[in-house]
This record gives sequence, C-alpha cells and structure tokens, in this order.
Amino acid sequence: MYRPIGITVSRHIRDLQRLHPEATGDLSGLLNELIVAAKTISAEVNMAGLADVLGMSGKTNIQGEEVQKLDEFANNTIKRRMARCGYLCVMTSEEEADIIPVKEGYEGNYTLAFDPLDGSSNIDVNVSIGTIFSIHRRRDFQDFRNWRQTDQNQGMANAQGDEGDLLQLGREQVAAGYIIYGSSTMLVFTTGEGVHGFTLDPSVGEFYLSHPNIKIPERSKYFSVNEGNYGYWTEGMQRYVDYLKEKDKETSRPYSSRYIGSLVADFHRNLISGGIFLYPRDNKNPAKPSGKLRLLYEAAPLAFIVEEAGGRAITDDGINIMDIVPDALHQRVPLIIGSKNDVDTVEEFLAGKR
Ligand code: AFP
Repeated sequence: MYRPIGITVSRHIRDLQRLHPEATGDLSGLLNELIVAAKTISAEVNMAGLADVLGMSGKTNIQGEEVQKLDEFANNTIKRRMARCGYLCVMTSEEEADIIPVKEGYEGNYTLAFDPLDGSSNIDVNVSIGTIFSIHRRRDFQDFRNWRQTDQNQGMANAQGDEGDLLQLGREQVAAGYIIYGSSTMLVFTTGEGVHGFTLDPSVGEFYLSHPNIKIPERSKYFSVNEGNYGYWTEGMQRYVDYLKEKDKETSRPYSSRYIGSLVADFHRNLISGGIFLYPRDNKNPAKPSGKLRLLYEAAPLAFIVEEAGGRAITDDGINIMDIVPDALHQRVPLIIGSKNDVDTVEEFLAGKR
C-alpha cells in the first residue's frame, strides 16, 4: 500500500531543537519519552472493551473520585517511564496526593505535571478521553545545567525537585500538550513555537504531522458548558449563556451547544473548529468554590496551547490563567477558554458591562 512520506513527531521535535542552538536535547528527549508512554496508553485504551481494563480499580484518588482501572494504568505508565527518563527532577499527577520523586541518580532539569486520563467517567461508554501534560524548567535550571556540565563531584545540594518547582506560573511553561484518544489518537503540543497536531498511524506506531500550526478561529458558533449547573451560576454567567441562545443573524446566534464532558475532547473540537468552553465557579458544592478544573493539570497547559493558537483563557473574574501563581498542587480554577472574540464577550458580561 502507498503511504505518503510524512513528518514524524520525532523529526519535528529535532527541527524545533535546531531553532535553539543552545539546547542540550533534554527537552526533546523528554517529549520523546512521554510520547512512548502515550502510545502505550493509546494501545490499552483501544483494547478497552476486550481486555479486562474497564470499570473501577476499587481505589479513590486525591479528588475523592473513584479511580478507574484505565486511570490507574495510565498513571503508572507515565510515572514509571518518566521517573527514569533522566530529564525530570519531580512530577505531579492529578491522581496522586503528593509530589512524585524521580529515581535517584536520574534527576534532570525539568518538571512534569500530568492528568493521566482526563474525562475518565467517559471511559466505559467509549467516548474520547485524553492525557494532558505541562512541563516547566526546575527553578535552579541554570545552576543545575552548569553543575552537570562541569564538576559533578562537588555534588548539588538537592538534585531532586520539590513542590516549589511544580508550583510555577503557567506562563513559565516550556511545553504543554495533550493526547486525545478519539476516532484516531492525536498528539497536540506547543513549545512556544506554534501549536502542532500529529495523528498516530497505529499500523506503524508513529505520530505524523497532520495539523501544522493550528490557529483557533477568532469567533465561533459553538459553546461548551454543563448547562445542568445553570441555576448555580452567577448572574453574569447566566446572562451570557442566555445571550448565546438568542436569535441574531449578525452575530450568528443562537450558538450551537456541544458538550462532551471530557475536557480534552471539548477543547480539541473548539481548537480546530472554533468555540468557547466554560466551567465557571458555582455555588453547588461549597467544597469546590473555585469551579471543578485543576490549574496545573488542565487549565494552565490548555491555556498555553490556546494562547499559542491565538485564543484566550481566563477565570470567571477575568484573570489570565497563565498569570495565576499556584498555591497548591491540586488547586481548582474557574475556566473560560477558546476563541478570542468569544472570550472577550463573556468577559464583558462577567464584568457587568453588558
Ligand atoms: P472526570 O475525569 O471525572 O470524568 O472529569 C472530567 C472533567 O474533569 C473534565 O474533563 C470535564 O470537562 C469536566 O470534568 C466535566 O465535568 P461535569 O461532569 O461536571 O460537567
């Protein structure tokens, strides 16, 4: 069978590295290891109905949610592979209460925050799910690099990273991305040089560049929100969603509603076709006054991607997601993310200007 010669993700990563003559290749190596973990998870997800991997593991995670077997598999796959990859100093997972140290002697220059399987309540019903990741430099990046390049015998005070290395601004990310396990498996990521999408050819086990330089349409006609929570929202949020449903030809209203309940899937559709995703704070659950979604594992990495693609990501009080200083590993934030003009509009409603 004829196959076009595609650009593989590893070649694309090498090409990106060439743009930075000072690069050591560590970030490239890290991304390549992560991609191997993603392929392993993709293979398992594709077997979900056949192998004994559906259903609950019998455990509960830090969020108080029941852990699915596939969640656990994805978490362990990333954790075990990345702990010895040699490029990380510390990790954190949406599934684990505490930081995850790397294997001693394998400490590196970067940190990794990941949501191993986002949208896990959709696993058993064959709906798209995904893995999200966010990469920062360790805080003492330059010292560590110098130390590694010079006299290692002097010993570094602490080669392992700590929680402070993980609680960095979204704006400080050096790479972020997601893998969506959908009708095909796709990897979408940015290193700050545009957003690029790769589709997995399962017959050769390789990701090929299929969506170069993704740009999110400036205005859309889709909105994604769990409208079941309408009665718990602020008045500004209610008025905005009412506005989206009004008839007005000039602004292409009413918008169409599209909500999967799997952030990666909702975000991916909006990124490609245009759209706005909203998970505002609500007064339904006093234990979660800041909304549902997690800053480090969901909001910040997707904010980096959407900004690189020309869109915006803010909280429901207008703060840029990339500018929030995290104060806890599992911090939640209200999230409004998507096409630029749509985020501008909702911001006006929330600020009481409309
Ligand atoms: P699960 O991983 O528990 O399915 O949660 C998925 C998620 O974190 C995110 O992927 C969805 O956008 C959001 O929650 C859906 O939340 P609601 O079910 O409250 O709409």
